[in-house]
Amino acid sequence: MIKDLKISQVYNSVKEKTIKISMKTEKGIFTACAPSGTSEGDYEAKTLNNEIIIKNFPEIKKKFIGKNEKNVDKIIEKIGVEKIGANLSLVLSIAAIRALSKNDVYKFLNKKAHIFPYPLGNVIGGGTHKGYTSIQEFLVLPAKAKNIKEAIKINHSIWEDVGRFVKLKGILLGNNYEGAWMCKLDDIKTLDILSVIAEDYEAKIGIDVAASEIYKKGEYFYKNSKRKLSSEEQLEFILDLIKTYKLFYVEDPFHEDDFKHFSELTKKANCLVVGDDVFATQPYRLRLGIKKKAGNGIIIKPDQIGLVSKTLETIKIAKKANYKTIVSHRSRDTTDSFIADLAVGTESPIIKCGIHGKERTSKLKRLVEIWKKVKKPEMAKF
Ligand code: 2PG
Ligand code: MG
Repeated sequence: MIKDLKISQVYNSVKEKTIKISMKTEKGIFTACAPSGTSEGDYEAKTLNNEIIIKNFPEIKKKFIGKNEKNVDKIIEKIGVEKIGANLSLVLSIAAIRALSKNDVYKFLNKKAHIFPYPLGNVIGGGTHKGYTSIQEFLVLPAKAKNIKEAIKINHSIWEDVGRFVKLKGILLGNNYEGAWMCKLDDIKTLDILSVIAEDYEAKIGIDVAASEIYKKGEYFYKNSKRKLSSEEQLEFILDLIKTYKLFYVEDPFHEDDFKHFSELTKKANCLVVGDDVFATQPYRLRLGIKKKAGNGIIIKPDQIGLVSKTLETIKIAKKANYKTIVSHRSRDTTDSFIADLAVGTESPIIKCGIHGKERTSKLKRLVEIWKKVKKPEMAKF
């Protein structure tokens, strides 16, 4: 039973204040912090700003006190996720499932959980996350790792090698919102460098184009190469990148309403074609995509839908349709590690949570902690 609820604010990775909830039950105090995005999609559940949430909180709180934590999502649905703000909704929902599971959410979701996701790490970044490139993220996946510790180490080594190289070349501009390197390199040169370094570790590489952010009036704009592409040209460009750099993963290669080109790419490319903004973790958007055969993977961001129960529903739909689920952080994240539990508990083959910075390593540390707790842990197969 929920005895008390407290709201406070903590700083996220870009030093902005975000909401934290502490839920008191007879089993203890359970907390959760709200992440948020920069390249946010139009179909994401809407958040409210902290001041409004804090002002409304005394009234909202009354609806939960004395209630069983099992019913939190139902109570929220009755009021409306967006009415209380998807950020507040999500932290209430996460705190509740933590209370129910005494903080071992992975086990609560799946008693036999023992399959671990490969960490997909952001090495070089740009786009709206700050940086020089137009493509938002240049990612690596340590496909040869036999356990989670080794996987984390490989990603970190690649990140370090890249950092050392670009420092030496005098083209390092710093770290961006997700701890990825910002370098004075265009998209193609970035892939040239990353592919060579990743090869040393037999790691796979991928990109998050976050294409909605570079799409204006029917064209995709690549600022540093002055490339301006129609949707057809974008399709050819992405196919060419997949072939040249052996990309195993391409996220949001088209803007969020372009199911058509998503499905054309899925048909033509032999790699993961992953939808983030296009699906926004919403069951109805994913169902639309499945119907149109758009993509074969989905980014799962609980804050895009604001409820753990709804997130699980989306994952279930994805699995049934053979879409790979990639559980993901946000660019403006906190040290909350919920997504690690979610990824293990749902046997998602990939977790996208960055490499560097405490907001990123908190999820990786939690994966190591869970690895030690479960019987016969093993890495996912995909
Ligand atoms: C993305 C995410 C996380 P943001 O686009 O996949 O990397 O970025 O949180 O800014 O939407
Ligand atoms: Mg994305």
